[in-house]
Amino acid sequence: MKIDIISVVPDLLQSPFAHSIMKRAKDKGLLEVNVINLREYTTYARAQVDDYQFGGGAGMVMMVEPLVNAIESLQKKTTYDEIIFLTPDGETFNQKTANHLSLKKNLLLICGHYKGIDQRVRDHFITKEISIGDYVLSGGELAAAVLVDAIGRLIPGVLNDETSALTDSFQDNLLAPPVYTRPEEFRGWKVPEILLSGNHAKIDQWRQEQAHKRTQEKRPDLLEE
Ligand code: 6GU
Repeated sequence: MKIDIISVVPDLLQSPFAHSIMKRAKDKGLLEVNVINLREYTTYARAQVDDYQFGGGAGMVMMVEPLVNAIESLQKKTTYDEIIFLTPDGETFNQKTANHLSLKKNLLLICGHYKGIDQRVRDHFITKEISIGDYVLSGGELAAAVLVDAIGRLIPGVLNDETSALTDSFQDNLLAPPVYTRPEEFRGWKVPEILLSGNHAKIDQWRQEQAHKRTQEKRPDLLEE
């Protein structure tokens, strides 16, 4: 899978993909992430990419021309399955959307800044608008990093243990059950006996029960969906 990201702060997107699972995905050739600096596509003086909004009001708006230049230039090389604008007024990102997007071949992510981007870009190029939650970030970069991480780890072959994404929280609309590792006892706090029993059918059943209990306690809304 290839993910291209258009940003005015490309530096913000260097480190998130340089470690751990994202790094492994790239090293294995399963995920390619390219960060494109929008300022390289402006024809305005001093690499300007934003301007005052028509009609007045506080806050700058990202201009249509640099964005369209960048998108159309990238489209010469790549056919995108989705062109996604990261914005607080988009549909809220969740595991279902991550699963869906992990099956795509090429994605283009556009990070907004300031008051947003000129509506004409949204009307004519954007195929999907995504928010990562009901709060406002200074820009779309951190949201883009969240998307790439959530999507990238679902690409087949990225995780070491192929089944482990299947037992994540939110797959099946359930939170994941508690997990334990050595030692069996610490300060008198014991690991649940069942996990040491070697009875895998019983262990699976216990985990299923715990997942339900945890979801009921912490996120009852998930059980209603
Ligand atoms: Cl995608 N962008 C910004 N700027 N703020 C957000 C967001 C995105 N999702 C939640 N808040």
